[in-house]
Amino acid sequence: MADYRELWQKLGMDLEKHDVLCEVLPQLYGGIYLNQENRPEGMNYYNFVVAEVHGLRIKELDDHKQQGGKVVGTFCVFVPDELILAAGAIGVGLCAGSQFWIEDGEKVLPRNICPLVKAFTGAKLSGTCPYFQSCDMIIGETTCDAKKKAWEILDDYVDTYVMDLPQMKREKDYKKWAEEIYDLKDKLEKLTGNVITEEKLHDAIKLCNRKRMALQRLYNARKALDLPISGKDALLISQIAFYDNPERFIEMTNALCDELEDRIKKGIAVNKKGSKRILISGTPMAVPNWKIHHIIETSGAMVVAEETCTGTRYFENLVDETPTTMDGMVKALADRYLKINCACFTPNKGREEDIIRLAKEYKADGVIYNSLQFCHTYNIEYANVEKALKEAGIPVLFIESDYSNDDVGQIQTRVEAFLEMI
Ligand code: BJ8
Repeated sequence: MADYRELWQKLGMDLEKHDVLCEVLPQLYGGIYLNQENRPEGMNYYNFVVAEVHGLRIKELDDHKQQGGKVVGTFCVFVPDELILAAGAIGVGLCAGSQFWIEDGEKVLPRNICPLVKAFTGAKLSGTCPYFQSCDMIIGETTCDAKKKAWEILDDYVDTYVMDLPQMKREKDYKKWAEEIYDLKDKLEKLTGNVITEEKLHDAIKLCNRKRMALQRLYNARKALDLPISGKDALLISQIAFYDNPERFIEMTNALCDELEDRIKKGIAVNKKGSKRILISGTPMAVPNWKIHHIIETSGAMVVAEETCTGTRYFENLVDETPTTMDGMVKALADRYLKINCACFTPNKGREEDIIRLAKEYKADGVIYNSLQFCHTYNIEYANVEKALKEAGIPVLFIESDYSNDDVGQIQTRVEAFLEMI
């Protein structure tokens, strides 16, 4: 990797601490990813992105800033990327999946909250995440309590704007979300000094839809019985989608999909005949949280899809491209985004239906419901999901975990027992 120390210094990073992080990641990635057999050639691009995760992309963000552009961080798939792009800014997903940041997060947050929130807060406080350091503003949302209150703390460190997400899906909630989208439009225009024109927003809608379609194509390939790609690799691609250059990501992911579709035709598979197919459902898995996938795929089964925000919730449903007026496009955005079935909504029947539909579409033998520790909404919602899955005759295993490795052995034992049972 080229030397980016000067750039990191400019971003106000803690270089010593960051060195420690840089030592951990390649080992972790090598052990989990590079040992896989028969990986598609197209994964080389994503290997490269990971190798350059704190390098090349950060340089691109810096170049953009040098030319007067802004960088905006987000934490939730409800925040419409289209507006950020239409304002001429670059959006980066900042959810954090590493144990490395927990300690710093706990300096300002209670220990008994979700690791995802502790990790992204710790990432900012420790000055070791160059993405966070590059952000001119972050956009939070009123989803769970942990996030909602963390914004108040983060605002001391970086300009934090919060979208008020409704938690029901009535007619008036759709209207309210459209209003929130309008407010965000104003905020982004002020931040960037650029006007979001109808034409720019329409182009951004088309671009984000193309990205969704590339991910849909990737996931479609995973419906094949001879799997052309592992669950771990597909998860990595979804994670990278949150911060890579969208045009490049679309091009590389479609090129990979060409290869995967060719593999399916030729019967080239990464799974052993008869290996169990697992659908993951639950909380998002931010980089570098590959824990559950790794456990499953080293226990002889394969992950075939993720009903998560680093999975289907990110790319299902396109924004309607027909409207071209501002009102029409904002309504189309509100309609598409409010279709996402996050556990912070009540009631949330749609999510039960999604999980059952996905289990069938991907021919899953069972579902592993994975919730981050202390995530009340996903933890509590399990009761209804379990009931619905039982009624549908789909076996399910519940796992609650954090980012540490302390429970890996125990989870492995439970996963193996589950795989024998299904
Ligand atoms: S749409 S899942 S990205 S809120 S941070 S809710 S894990 S306690 S991330 Fe999320 Fe948007 Fe919903 Fe998706 Fe639980 Fe943790 Fe909260 Fe979390």
